[in-house]
Amino acid sequence: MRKTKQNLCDAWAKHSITLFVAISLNILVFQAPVKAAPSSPNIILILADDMGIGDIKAINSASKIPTPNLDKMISDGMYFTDAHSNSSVCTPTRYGIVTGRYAWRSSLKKGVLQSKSSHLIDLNRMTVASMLKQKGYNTGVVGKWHLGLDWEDSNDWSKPFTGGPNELGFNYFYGISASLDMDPYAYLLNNKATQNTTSTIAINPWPAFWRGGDVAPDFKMDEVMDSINGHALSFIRNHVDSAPNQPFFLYLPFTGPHTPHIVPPRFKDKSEAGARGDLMYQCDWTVGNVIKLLDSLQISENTVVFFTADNGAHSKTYRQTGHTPHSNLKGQKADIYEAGHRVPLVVKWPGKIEKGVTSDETVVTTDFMATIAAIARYQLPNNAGEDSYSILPVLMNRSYSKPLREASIHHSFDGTFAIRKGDWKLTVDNMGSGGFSNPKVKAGPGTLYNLSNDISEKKDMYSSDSAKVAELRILLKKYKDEGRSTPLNRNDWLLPVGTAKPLAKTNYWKLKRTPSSIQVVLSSNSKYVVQLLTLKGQKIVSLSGEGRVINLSTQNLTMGLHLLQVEINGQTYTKRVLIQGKG
Ligand SMILES: [Ca+2]
Repeated sequence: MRKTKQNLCDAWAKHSITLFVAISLNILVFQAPVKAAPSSPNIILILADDMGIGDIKAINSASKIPTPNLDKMISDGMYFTDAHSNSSVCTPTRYGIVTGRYAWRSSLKKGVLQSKSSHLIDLNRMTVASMLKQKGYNTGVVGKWHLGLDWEDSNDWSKPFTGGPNELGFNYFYGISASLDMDPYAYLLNNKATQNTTSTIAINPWPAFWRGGDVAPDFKMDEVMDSINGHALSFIRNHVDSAPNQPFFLYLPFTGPHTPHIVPPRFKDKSEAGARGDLMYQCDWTVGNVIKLLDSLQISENTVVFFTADNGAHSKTYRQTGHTPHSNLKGQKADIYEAGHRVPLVVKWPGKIEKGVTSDETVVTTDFMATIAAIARYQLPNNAGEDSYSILPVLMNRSYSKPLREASIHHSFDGTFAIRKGDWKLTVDNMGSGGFSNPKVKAGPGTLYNLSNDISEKKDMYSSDSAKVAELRILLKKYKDEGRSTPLNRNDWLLPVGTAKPLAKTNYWKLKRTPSSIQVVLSSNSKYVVQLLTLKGQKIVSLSGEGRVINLSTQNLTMGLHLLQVEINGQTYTKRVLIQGKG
């Protein structure tokens, strides 16, 4: 029987009456066994397609797209300001997410897979899904695959395929084979199309771009995100109905806001950023549906939700609208520049991860593998997740050697490499974008930027800091040569999963937030000075006095990241906070 909200209310009402009677009569009552939650948490990994950090209103107040659900997820969870996709395009990033290994170590050295490409991930390689299956998880993927399929007959989409999600650890697959602008335009279920393609469609112009190809009668471009939404919710509901004691993993790669930019009529003009903005709005709506379902099934507290993107936005799709999906970052999708690979990352786990906090740790999409292994308490062997660092210590606010990653490698559409270590980013053997921005290729040894004071990559330091260039070149070569960028015999999983340790600096004070205020609660009556500053240190609000509870109204403040400085009895503590004030 489906466990509806009403059933749950009824169950709770009965439970309360039993408890009341037991207490009243002061007798021992043995209650009927209650369905236990799984011992390991459920895990959902939502992946947007072609999205910049500036597409989220809470991160970029100039954004022309309302994103209320992502804004809320950020205020309810942890936001990473320095997260990167392991590539600037689709397929290689997905390879990195599913395997925890840089895709340039595979046979794909540049570009993406096409409609008829065969499977990219070695079928003997451990994936995040096959690993979780060993830990008793029900594993599903709903959405865009784009990691290759071996069609029995690549001229006949009615035939089944192998080498897909089912052979890589996923019990269930519903979605499409590659990008939504590549055929076959047909829904796939496990190893076969649900309907055969019966006609062909011609190439469509931008912004609703798609390539010409074969199409199934039930396949409508503007219905695909809704179909993904429906099947994702059904996967969760069906699982909780049929196996409430078993944990599940849902990998949920959206088809949007990638092309074609086309939405159902009810989403039209919901943004001020054209068709792409409307599609991004629909993606945000879909995130909200997942979160709301978890709440209604009462499994939110036992479910970790990750949200990120596979690469940045394509400039051709937004430049007419005045929208800034990359804020002040240089470049766009496919580039080796920051806009190609710096992506949003939000993690929500109510009661476990502290709410409304941000982390400046550099993290990479390959890190999901080790992080999820650590959450499921699985020790990764040396031949899996070779480029994956567990970010669990950051999520749980436990001690770890900082920085978390020794260094990170970026990779562009044409195979240009960059390496990032601390503040420094070195791009080698190409002084162009390596992607879609001009010039794509510019002969030269490379570029060096200090991102701490030059996030927009304007001042090339290559010729003035040869020591840094040499250090980073050696490290890049080492990572390539050794086949891994993590230490051998990792024991990331040893960290117990529990409630996040309160931030050390908040031992003396805690934050309580509402949409219109921040409340600072001190552990005891103290003399205080509480200040809200911009990230550049400009003072916005300052309050001082003596007491325990300090209320800061944020109603008239600009939305975005700010610094909260709390001085208690002469000691100062600083924390980044996200203000959800006026847009
Ligand atoms: Ca993409």
